[in-house]
Amino acid sequence: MKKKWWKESVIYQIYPRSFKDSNGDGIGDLRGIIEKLDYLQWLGIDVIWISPIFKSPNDDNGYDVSDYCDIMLEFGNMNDFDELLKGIHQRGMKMMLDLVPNHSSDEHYWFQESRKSKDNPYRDYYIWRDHPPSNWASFFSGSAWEYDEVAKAYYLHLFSKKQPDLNWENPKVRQEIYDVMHFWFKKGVDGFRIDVLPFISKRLDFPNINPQNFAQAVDEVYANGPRLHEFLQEMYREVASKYDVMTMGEGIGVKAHQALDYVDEDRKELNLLYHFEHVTMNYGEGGKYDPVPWKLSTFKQIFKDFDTAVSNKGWIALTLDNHDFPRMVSRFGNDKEYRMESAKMLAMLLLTLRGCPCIYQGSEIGMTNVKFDSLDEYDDIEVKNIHKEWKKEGKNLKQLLKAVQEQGRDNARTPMQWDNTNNAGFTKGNPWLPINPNYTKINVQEALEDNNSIFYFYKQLLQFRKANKTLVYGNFELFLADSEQIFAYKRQDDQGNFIIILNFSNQQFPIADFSFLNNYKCILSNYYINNDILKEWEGRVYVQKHKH
Ligand code: TEU
Ligand code: CA
Repeated sequence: MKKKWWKESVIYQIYPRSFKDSNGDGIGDLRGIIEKLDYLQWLGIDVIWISPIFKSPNDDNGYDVSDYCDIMLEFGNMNDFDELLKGIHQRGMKMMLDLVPNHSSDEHYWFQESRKSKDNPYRDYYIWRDHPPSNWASFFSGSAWEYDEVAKAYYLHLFSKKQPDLNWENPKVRQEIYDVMHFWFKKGVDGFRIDVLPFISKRLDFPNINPQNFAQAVDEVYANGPRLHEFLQEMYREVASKYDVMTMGEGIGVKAHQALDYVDEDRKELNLLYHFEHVTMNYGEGGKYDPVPWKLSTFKQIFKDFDTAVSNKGWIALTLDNHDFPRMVSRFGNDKEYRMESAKMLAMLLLTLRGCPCIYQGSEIGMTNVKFDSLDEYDDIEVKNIHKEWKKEGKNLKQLLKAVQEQGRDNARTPMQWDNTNNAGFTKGNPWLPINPNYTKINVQEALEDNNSIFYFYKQLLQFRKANKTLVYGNFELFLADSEQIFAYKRQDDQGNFIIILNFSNQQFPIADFSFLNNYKCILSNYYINNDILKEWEGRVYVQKHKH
């Protein structure tokens, strides 16, 4: 296993719209991030992944790009970007941008040209058909085929109507994206997180999907198309191979047995894959907004399967939440009676596994889901569209509201809570999305003033991981696979031998129940007193006692 700077990196994800507003328009921006670089350095992270900052009409909050080489008006300008990049590098950190190559905005010059006529040079930048060839559905409700009045044809959009899919069969499109990557790498950017990468190669026969099972469509029809790895090898050859950078593919639709194809170092495609089967494991028959209870045994098996599949020859990114999913302490912890303990316990999981941990903004202070009282308060295009669809179909909107409160992406998009002043210190203006009312108690300032805060536990774990590379490169061995309360595993290599035991429940357990801990001693816990009882939501790190 070759040691690399990017393998040892901990990534912090910023959703710029919600991080810090510097000019009072209620929208986060690049200068706001500059103001907070000392805070991020103090936390002790290595790479800052910033969700899209490029020109966009914000139909999908930046994941609809209208100019890949210029900065979104609301976020600032290229001078602000240059100052931000310099500030990050001066503090010994690295910057990872967020590339969206599967689709552009319909306001992109390419699409405006493409729709003009069948013989326009940009026509084949997108996927046009005279009639929808099959019943593909969009992630954001409705058909994935939209009729365009100007082009007098249908175009494919797996996401919103304003996000037409680019045609990767067209070598000119591929070259345009490679030129975009060169542009940012030449400016000194250290990597890209690449959005819905498994979708860029389409099944050109566009087989019908089973409309009752969207998850299956994603895994078996949309993702992992016939030329995908050819394109990824070309992207590596043409671009990434020429720089000391990290490429992290968003692995939507990728199962553990497919993961190594993306990140096996010998295949020269991507450095690491970001998987999230565990965050979609509570999707019911009806998909994301039909949530079903999840089982810890399933959760553990997914982590084990990806580790087994990948980590001897490739690398993975580890995430428990991001801008698309509910807050981790609300989803996997207990954000009521045990918010502090469970947030710390989850941090211990994230920061003691093999791979690159991704910390999502606000998780380091235990920010929780928000609960808006009406569907109209939600900003997310995904929610707006499904709301319209359920209304039209006369479905139960109370049930949808409950599902959105539990599963919606805006849970993670409420502005960062900096202090207990007005608007949580995020903005002097009106925030683009309401602030979680619990900001008066949950905010960075109170965390920095409390030695026992979640923030300082993250900081301690980050230092501990850095000082014990076994936690980066060591093997992973799962204990108690069937337990629905305990997640316990060993991390071992010739440098170290640790056992991590995490209690995902409101129950207590005698330590004596865990015989695998014999001959190990506890060196870290999210509770002050760690005695012979593993308490509710307690996480512990044990190290092997020295052999005499
Ligand atoms: O997300 C694609 C994806 O992973 C889906 O989970 C999608 O976000 C949605 O949550 C399905 O319910 C990426 C970006 O992370 C997301 O923000 C964008 O909306 C999407 O692609 C389109 O660019
Ligand atoms: Ca602003």
